[in-house]
Amino acid sequence: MTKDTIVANATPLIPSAVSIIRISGKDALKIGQSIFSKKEDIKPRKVYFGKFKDSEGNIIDEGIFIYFKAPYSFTGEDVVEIQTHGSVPVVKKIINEAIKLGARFAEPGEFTKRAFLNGKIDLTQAEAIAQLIEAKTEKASQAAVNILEGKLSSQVRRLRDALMNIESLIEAELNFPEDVEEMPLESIKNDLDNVIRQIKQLLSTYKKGKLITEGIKLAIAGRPNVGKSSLFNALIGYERAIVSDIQGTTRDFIEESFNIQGIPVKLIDTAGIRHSTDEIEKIGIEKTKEKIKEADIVLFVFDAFEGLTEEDLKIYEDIKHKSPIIVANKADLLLDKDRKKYYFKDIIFTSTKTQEGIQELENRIFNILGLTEDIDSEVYINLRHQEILEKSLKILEKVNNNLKDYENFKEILMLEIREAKEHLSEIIGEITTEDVLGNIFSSFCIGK
Ligand SMILES: Nc1nc2c(ncn2[C@@H]2O[C@H](COP(=O)(O)OP(=O)(O)OP(=O)(O)O)[C@@H](O)[C@H]2O)c(=O)[nH]1
Ligand SMILES: [Mg+2]
Repeated sequence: MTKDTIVANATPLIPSAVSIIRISGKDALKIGQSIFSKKEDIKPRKVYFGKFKDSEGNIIDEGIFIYFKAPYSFTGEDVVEIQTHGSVPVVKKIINEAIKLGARFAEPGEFTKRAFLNGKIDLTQAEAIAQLIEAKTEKASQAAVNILEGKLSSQVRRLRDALMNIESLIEAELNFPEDVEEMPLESIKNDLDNVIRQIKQLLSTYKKGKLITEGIKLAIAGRPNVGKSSLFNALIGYERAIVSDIQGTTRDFIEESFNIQGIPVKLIDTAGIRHSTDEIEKIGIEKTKEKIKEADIVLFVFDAFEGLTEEDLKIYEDIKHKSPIIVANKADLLLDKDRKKYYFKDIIFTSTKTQEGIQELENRIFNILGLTEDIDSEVYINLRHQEILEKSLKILEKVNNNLKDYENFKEILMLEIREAKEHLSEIIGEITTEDVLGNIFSSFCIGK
């Protein structure tokens, strides 16, 4: 158990309306009160207004003081929250005073870690807090809130309990062979099937969850002047990239974040690919190739009016392994009958002048990701959960597929089920190691 008292700014160190400093641990109240002008009779969960002073009695600022008495606080320890004006020197000064009085500056995620260690939240909820803070879109924040509300924990607990139930049935038979009737192993098959099916369902959410939280990289490629930068601007919704009718306008790639129906997208505009003798342009074209390699989805753009040139086809050959979305831009210059001559299937005609096809392009990207349905109320697992669930699933499938072989080895069967169950406990953090906790909490921001 942690004995020391920690302090950190809970809000970022930038000029703002209000800043919050948090102190947690057994000396939180004593330390907080030494800085605060009101010395006695501080009641928990009451808001006090007063002055904050340093050890020499100089006023640092005035503001609000709230005391949360253990265990009724975020961390489960005594917590003091100090709200000052959002001034960087004021916040630093107060933190320094608290440190002089015996507090220690908190490690990243240490408040949340204490909340977990004190049983206020489980491990999936602690992870969800980090996910919520880092969420780039509403969908990502909704997914995090679902986990914070305990939707993942409750599913995992139900599965763990089902396995515990099977384990104890076998154990009872092993321990009290006279009193407990021998159980045909077929009778647990149904329960095992159920658990396996639900673990698979949870595992199937990983890919979507990753998309929602991390998003995708989308690169726009093609020869010079086909309208890549214009398309880039049309997709992100403002004139970020320079557009001109001079070939080779874009020399260095440009990245910008936006979202397509709630999926974060890092859009990359690249230099037009062509044979060039210009040194700088050559470097740009090399970078283009790197960006195409890294991208999850590539748009291959050509000029619909000029038609597919040799150069276009050469570029297409180079990137076709990426299964690019084929975009015929400048469709406003094209007569309807001419649209038929392009033999690519699933081609999308766009015009950055009339906005034709831009929405269709977004829909296509969204559909490629396999995200057609409504995803708002679902729970998505992360990489850690995925790895653990895979381990559990592997054991359960082995057992389930060879159930008859365990007829005379029920002890082994019990141990296997127990191991599968304990894996599930790791997800919610009932079983855990310092390494795992270190991994999770070190990725948090300071003060959380
Ligand atoms: N008519 C028409 N012109 C377009 C369209 N999109 C772009 N253009 C024009 O095509 C020219 C080139 O556009 P850019 O977006 O700079 O082309 P790019 O592919 O980024 O070119 P580089 O940066 O040189 O590789 C500009 O004059 C644009 O105004 C379109 O949909 N219709
Ligand atoms: Mg350009």
